[in-house]
Order: sequence, then C-alpha cells, then structure tokens
Amino acid sequence: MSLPIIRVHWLNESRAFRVLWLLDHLKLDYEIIPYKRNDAHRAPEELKKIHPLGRSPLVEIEDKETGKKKILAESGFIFQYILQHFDNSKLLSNDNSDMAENIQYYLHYVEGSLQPPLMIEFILSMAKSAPIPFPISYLTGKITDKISEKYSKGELKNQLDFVEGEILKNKGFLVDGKLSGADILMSFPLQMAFLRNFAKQEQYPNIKEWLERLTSLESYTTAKEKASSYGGKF
Ligand SMILES: N[C@@H](CCC(=O)N[C@@H](CS)C(=O)NCC(=O)O)C(=O)O
Repeated sequence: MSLPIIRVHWLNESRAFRVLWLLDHLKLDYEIIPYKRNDAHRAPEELKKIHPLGRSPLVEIEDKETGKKKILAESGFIFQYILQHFDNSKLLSNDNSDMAENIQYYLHYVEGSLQPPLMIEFILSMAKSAPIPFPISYLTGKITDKISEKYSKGELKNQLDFVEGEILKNKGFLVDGKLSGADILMSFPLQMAFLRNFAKQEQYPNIKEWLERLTSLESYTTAKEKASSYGGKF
C-alpha cells in the first residue's frame, strides 16, 4: 500500500516547525501549505477553512487511492499519529513498552504542563511592553510583575528544573538515552523560554546541551531551510 499524501498547514513563527522537522527526520515526503501571521500576530482566517479552531499545525492526510482526506490537529496528537503510522523502523519511537509510554507522556506533557506558564509569561511580557501612556504603563508593569512572581515564573522554574533532571537521568535525551519524537516536540517551548528571556540558559546546562545536540541534526537544518524558504524565522 502506498504512503498517503501528507500536507502540513504551516504557520510562520510557530510551533508547527516541529512537524516539518519530524517528517524530515523520518525522511517522509510532504507538502507545505504556508500561512503568514497577520499584524496582530494571529493566524489568518483561511486556516479556519481547514479546521474550525484555525490553529497551526494542522496535518492533512490524503489517501492516494481513494482520495479520502483527514485533518489532524494538536501537535501531540499529530506526533502520535505520524510515529504510529509512518515510523516503521522505530527511528523516533521505542520497542520497549515502558519507554514507548514515556514518549507518549511527553506528547501530552508539552502542551498540557510546559506550555501554560510559558504562554502566561508571553502574554504578560506583551502587556508590559504595550505602548500604553504613563502612568497606566507603570501600573500595568507592576500588575504583570506581580502575576509573574506569584504564578508563572515559579511554575516555569518548576517545569524547567524537572526537564533538566530528566535529561540528566536519561543520558542526554528525554527517553531511554536516545533521540525520540519526544525530544523534537519538547524542543520548541524550551527554545522559546530562552529566546524570550523567560529563563537563563546557563542555569540549565543539560537542557542547553540537549538543545545544541538536537539543533545540530541534519533533519533540523533541512526543515529550517524549508521553513526559511517560506519566510519562517523559527
Ligand atoms: N495546542 C495546540 C496549539 C496550537 C496553537 O496555538 N498554535 C499557534 C501557533 S504557535 C497558532 O496557531 N496561533 C495562531 C493564533 O493564535 O491565531 C497544538 O499543540 O498544536
């Protein structure tokens, strides 16, 4: 049976990059359908024609024989589907059932626990830097600092400390001392945490080295080049 057509509905400057990387690592053929963020940094309305929530990534799977299409949403589910259906040689999966469960855990953890404090920090940083006149800007700064201090900063530290410890325990990767889909999926929020200055890389030497290891993979460069050709910065 021939492989289906895989189309990635990819938004620039978004977590959708990870799907390109995953597909390139598995050496699968795929098409990119690019979307550009609007001035408000949101996805364009066209994406809602593909899935009502209008978020990216979205992956379209088309059966070449029947023409039947399905749309996959949610990064963790997309990873799960691709690994389950197309990673036949277990390049990014694991034969051991306990280890396979650990990979699954990260496919949920990344959006369920790691992204929320990062998203709150991001929204607070945007509120803080918004062009608001003084003295309201002063008050906004105070309020956003307080929310960050009371919740998201500490929670983010909690998450990063956890990931730092897991990489150390698992010999430089997240699961079983070797590269898996979990590493590719988890890389984006951690890169963002450092890039946006929500945490200092020097405090997390294991995450730092792990990111260097991941971004030196050939598949990362290949996916980057494809994303850049559509104007993607990350
Ligand atoms: N939980 C979803 C989140 C999807 C999501 O929020 N994607 C962002 C890109 S990083 C998006 O499409 N943003 C556009 C918008 O909010 O308008 C997933 O894991 O795929």
